[in-house]
Parts: sequence; structure tokens; C-alpha cells
Amino acid sequence: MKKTVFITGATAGIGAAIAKKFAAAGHRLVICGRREERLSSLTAKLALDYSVEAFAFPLDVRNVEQVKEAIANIPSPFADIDILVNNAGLASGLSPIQEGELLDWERMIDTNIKGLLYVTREIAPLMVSKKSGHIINIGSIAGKEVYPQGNVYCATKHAVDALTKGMRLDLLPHNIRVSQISPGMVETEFSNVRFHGDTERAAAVYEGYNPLTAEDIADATFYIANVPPHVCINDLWIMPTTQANSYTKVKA
Ligand code: NDP
Ligand code: 8X3
Repeated sequence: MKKTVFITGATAGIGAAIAKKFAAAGHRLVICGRREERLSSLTAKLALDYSVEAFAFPLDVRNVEQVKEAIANIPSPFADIDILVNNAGLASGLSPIQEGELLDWERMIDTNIKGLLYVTREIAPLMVSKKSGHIINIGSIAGKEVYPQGNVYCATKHAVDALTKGMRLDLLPHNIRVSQISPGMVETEFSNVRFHGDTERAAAVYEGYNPLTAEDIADATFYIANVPPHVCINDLWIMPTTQANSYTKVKA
């Protein structure tokens, strides 16, 4: 059955891969992110490669008024959202707590926690009213374990872990499934963003480790979304074979 899938942060990495995965199966897409040119090129690609219609709009999930207005203005039939993938997120900086930059902390808290909440607050009532839906939060191994200098990023992903559990409890009576994916190292633009555009430092994070790809996470998302209606995958931890936990990895 064709479903409508709303993906935040679809302009890069995991979000873009999830969009392509669902498009390949013929689903209808609603995609957003801040970079408009990326949204235009992804929409064109989805139409060309998969003949799939996508409704795209620029959105900064940190801006609550923008979130409310953009979601209220999603046209039919895209507004009938079956699956919400709360993917938009980032790490900004990697520093011991006593040296952390306040702007980095605010960026992570505002995006990873508040942005996820703002979007969920608008979409969940739509799902409640139709008594069906599935919310899939992209958490992290950083939401399970804290690693040195990961302090605030790890705290935001621990918040996503707690919110996933809270959402599942509150939405249980409304036949809405809530799942989380908790990946280890995935090679995307993530480290480039974390290190504020230092591409060499970002590349070194993955060099020789055979990390997960965005497509691995898209496959996991697709699996979670396609289990039978009586099944809910609560949380899927997924790591590269070379990584045992947040701070223990070996070269491939
Ligand atoms: P990328 O940097 O490649 O992609 C991040 C996406 O989030 C982009 O599309 C970006 O779009 C979007 N985004 C960031 N800030 C905002 C904002 N304020 N408003 C709207 N969209 C925003 O990283 P990943 O694909 O790796 O990250 C996706 C998710 O996966 C994040 O939540 C991350 O924490 C999580 N994750 C990543 C792992 C990794 O190792 N890569 C491992 C575990 C979890 P734009 O800049 O256009 O707004
Ligand atoms: C991203 C994975 O280990 O860099 O959430 O925090 S990690």
C-alpha cells in the first residue's frame, strides 16, 4: 500500500537515503531541510529515477512558527502522513565540557531536542485523529552511552531516547507505533558539520574503519516501517562491525 512518509533533514546523509529508499518502493514523500537547492535536486531525482511525487519545503526545525506554518500548509494528499521520520539533527563541536562553545550547545539542543518536539507536536495530532501512524526517531549510540567530549551531543540523543519511550506510552492508546534507530558511526556529512567544515578532520573519523553507510540506515528504517501492523520495533541498535561501542573501534 502506498504510504506518505515525512522525513526531516532530507537534504543530506541518512535523510536523503531514506527518501530514496521509500521512493524506490513507490511511496509518497514529504521532505524538508534548510538547503533549498538540495531539496530541488532531490525532488527532481526522485521524480526522474522513481517517478515519485515529493512535496518539498525549506524548514529550519528550530523555528517553531516556521514548523507550525509549513506543516499546516502541506497540501492534500501529502498532508495525510502515515510515517514521520524525525531525522534532522547534528553534532556541533567535540570538546571537554569546560571548553564547550555555548553556541554549539544551543544549536544541538535546539535542533535535536526542540526541533524534534516541534515537528512531532504538529504531526502526532494528525495521526491521533486517524488512529494510525508510525513515528521513527533517528537516535544514536550516543543516546545509549556517553563518550569523552561528546557531553552535550550525547545528552541530546539521550533525550531522544527518553522522548521515544515517552511518545510510545502516550500514543499507545491511539494505535501509533513509535520506533527508534540507534546507529553507531555512519559516514555522511555529520563529522564535517561537527568539525565546522574541517573536511580532513572529518575524513579521519572514518578512514580505515569501514563505517555504516546512509543506505544501511535507510534499509533499517524501511524494515521497521514494513513489519506487520501488530509488530513494533521499539529500538534498533545498528553498528559497524568494526565498532563495539561509542569509543571502541578497530581498523577494518
Ligand atoms: P548529515 O549532516 O549528513 O545530515 C543532517 C541532516 O539534518 C541534513 O539534511 C540537514 O539539512 C538536517 N538538519 C540539520 N539541522 C537542521 C535544522 N535546523 N532544520 C532542518 N534540518 C536540519 O548527517 P546524518 O545524515 O548523519 O544525520 C542524520 C541524523 O542521524 C542526525 O539526527 C544524527 O544525529 C543521526 N546520527 C548520525 C550518525 C552518524 O554517524 N552520521 C550516527 C547516529 C545518528 P540542512 O543542513 O539542509 O538543514
Ligand atoms: C553519531 C554517532 O558516535 O559520532 O550519533 O556520536 S557518534
